[in-house]
Amino acid sequence: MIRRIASSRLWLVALLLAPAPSLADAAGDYAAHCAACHGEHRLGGTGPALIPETLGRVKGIAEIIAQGRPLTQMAGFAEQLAPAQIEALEGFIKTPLDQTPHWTPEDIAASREMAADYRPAAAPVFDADPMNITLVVETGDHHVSVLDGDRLEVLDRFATPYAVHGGPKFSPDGRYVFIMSRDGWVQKYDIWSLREVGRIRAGLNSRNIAMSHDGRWLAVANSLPQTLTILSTETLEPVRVIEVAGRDGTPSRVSAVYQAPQRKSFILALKDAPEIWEIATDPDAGPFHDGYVHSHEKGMEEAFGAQQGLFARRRIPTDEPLDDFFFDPGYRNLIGTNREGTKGVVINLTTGARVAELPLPGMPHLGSGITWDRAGHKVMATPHLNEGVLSVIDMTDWTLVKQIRTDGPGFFLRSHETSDYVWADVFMGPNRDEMHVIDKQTLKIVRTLKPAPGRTAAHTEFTRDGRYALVSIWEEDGAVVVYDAKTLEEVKRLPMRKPSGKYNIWNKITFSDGTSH
Ligand code: DHE
Repeated sequence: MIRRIASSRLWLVALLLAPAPSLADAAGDYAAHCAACHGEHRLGGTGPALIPETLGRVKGIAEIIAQGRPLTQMAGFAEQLAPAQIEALEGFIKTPLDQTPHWTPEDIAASREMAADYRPAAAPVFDADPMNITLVVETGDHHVSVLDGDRLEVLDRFATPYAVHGGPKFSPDGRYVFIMSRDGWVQKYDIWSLREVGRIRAGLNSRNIAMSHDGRWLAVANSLPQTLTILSTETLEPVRVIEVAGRDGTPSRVSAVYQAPQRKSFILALKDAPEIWEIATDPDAGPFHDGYVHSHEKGMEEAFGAQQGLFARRRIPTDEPLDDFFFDPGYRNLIGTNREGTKGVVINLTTGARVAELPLPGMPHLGSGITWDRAGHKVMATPHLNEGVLSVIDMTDWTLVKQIRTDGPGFFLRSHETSDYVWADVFMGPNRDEMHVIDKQTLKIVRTLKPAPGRTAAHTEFTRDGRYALVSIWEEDGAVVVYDAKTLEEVKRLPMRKPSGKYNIWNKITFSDGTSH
């Protein structure tokens, strides 16, 4: 430990005394030391892409370049590169690319790798309930653990692409799961066979994925390039790549894409243009059109941009771009917030009309919202990212029922139909080791758990029957702590490497009230 501090001090002194290398020098060092794994153009290879879009959330980059990353192929370069060179290299990889890189449908198709030894099993290769499997994403070493929800044992642990983000999406029968990484890779895994089926790079930097209502298509929202890739879930082949741009041609990133099962469509919001898109997953959909123009010939308004059938697009104009959103249980309305997170709006997805405005200041994180029944009304709750508050909204008249004060800003909420409680973490603030348990009817915090004092606790998931609640100790040498969801007593602790999200197949494919999308 002392040696480590001393060597890091020496490193700092050397850094201060050395002349600063130029960006060109750093580009040379990149070509010599990094390009072989991370790609000539920093777009990834055997290692992840080294671009600001991927690195935005990675801390201690210079330290990683110097010392490498344990348990990965990332070697340390402290022997070959001086501290100032390493610092310049960090600056170089954090510099945006000169041009938006191309990633054409041909590139996507060429990236597809199907596992040569994969043979689909005729029945699950384990004797656990295949509907009570919970997947645990372990971001510490980029793996997923497959957990038997009854025996609370790990059935398999497999490597994922680098930096999985967002919820994996299950096929409607719960057999297959699709997992997305921030680098745009989509991995297909067969839960019955406990084997990877294959993977494909749908984009260079991606936001999230959504499964179609019939399980045939997977939509991948990409930030680089700004496209929506639609994959066949059976073969992983790309079947459509849609350029994402507003009606006036402004290219846009996607805030998120979700499945709207009752509508047989994908719903996405554009991050850089004031529009919601609905993409049909129903071959009989439409016709939808992009707008109206005045036809002098006919002396009347005429629709333009008409689209019909599978993947037909409908544009729903909004007052401002929506950054984060959520749906009511029937998918009739979308509840969204603007980028500043200062207000919420409710938009009817059929008419496009704004139905209500919500009092939601303080960066509500609607993507983590959940719903439940309270006194005959459906309510939704959302955490706020920059204050210790949960807002509870009545979805019948869109009024604010209560703002629950918490011990800090949190990120994730979870409950289950059988549970009286909502579990809310507060890991964005100083009390990151706490987990609040809130009564769904009184809206009061009834217990604050500290699964591992001083260590981050975040994200809860329930087993299929709601009997157990699983909490992540979000640390490199972390764990999943299993609680009895009624007595709130700890039942078991499973060591995991920085576990983040956990996803129970049954809760996900049945759209359980207590889970987010
Ligand atoms: Fe997430 C889900 C957006 C940062 C962990 N996050 C989502 C979803 C969106 C989103 C739109 C829903 C997608 C889905 O499941 O299909 N996340 C954002 C951001 O805009 C934000 C704030 C900035 C960014 O970097 O993109 C962000 N998210 C984070 C993190 O820093 C977290 C804590 C750690 C990480 O892994 O990057 C994080 N986000 C998660 C997790 C989910 C998620 C674990 C799935 C939750 C679930 O239960 O479904």
